[in-house]
Amino acid sequence: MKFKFEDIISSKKCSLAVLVDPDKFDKELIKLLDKSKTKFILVGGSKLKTGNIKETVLQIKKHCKLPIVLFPGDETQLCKEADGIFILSLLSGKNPEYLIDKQIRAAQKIKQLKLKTFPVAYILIDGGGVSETQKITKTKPLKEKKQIIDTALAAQHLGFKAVYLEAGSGSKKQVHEQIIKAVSKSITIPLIVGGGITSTKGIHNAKKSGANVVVIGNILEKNKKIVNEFSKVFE
Ligand code: 1GP
Repeated sequence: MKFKFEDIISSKKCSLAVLVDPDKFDKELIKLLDKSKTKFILVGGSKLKTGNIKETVLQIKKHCKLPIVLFPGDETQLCKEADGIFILSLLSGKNPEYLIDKQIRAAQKIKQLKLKTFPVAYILIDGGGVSETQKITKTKPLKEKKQIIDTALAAQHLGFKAVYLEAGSGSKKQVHEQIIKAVSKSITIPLIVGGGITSTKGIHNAKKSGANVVVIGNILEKNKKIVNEFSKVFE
């Protein structure tokens, strides 16, 4: 069956997505995800050390039937074996490299690999520390509510298919519920929220505030079985 983004990302319901870092691949986690309420798996990392995207996607496919969407940290993190790709543009920063330059460098390769594309406005929100994304992209996160809302709305006007509010992987604080509520009320395209979500309460909080996709990553590297607890929020 042909993969459709609409089946996993909709502005009407809330789904759980898990980010798998190829540097920290864990077969047992993938098997657990297959039986959980996880709707899709994101694969990527801001900077890969030992991990390989293609190898990771193939390994996931061996143990799990969930759709795999590339979440590339840069233009080298591409492979045809994935079901689709988030084309991210970091709208919170004013660094042309992450706004459009990397996307230009990857354009022909994405076409050649026949990857199904889903343009996502990536908005880095202050998570109470200096995130890896912030360091690598040399951009500042957004803090002010109005600026965050207006950036998300501009993304919708520009034709992005979703907005991703990112507190930064492993951040101390997740995106505040007031920010999620305000953005969710202002836009009609799906809202993805991730970064620093480590508890059932945190997931519940993002979901009830209007997130259409809640992304978790780091916490499962420490405690993979907690995905069964998290799944209950999506029953
Ligand atoms: C990062 O939003 C994701 O892009 C996941 O963040 O690893 O903190 O869960 P965590």
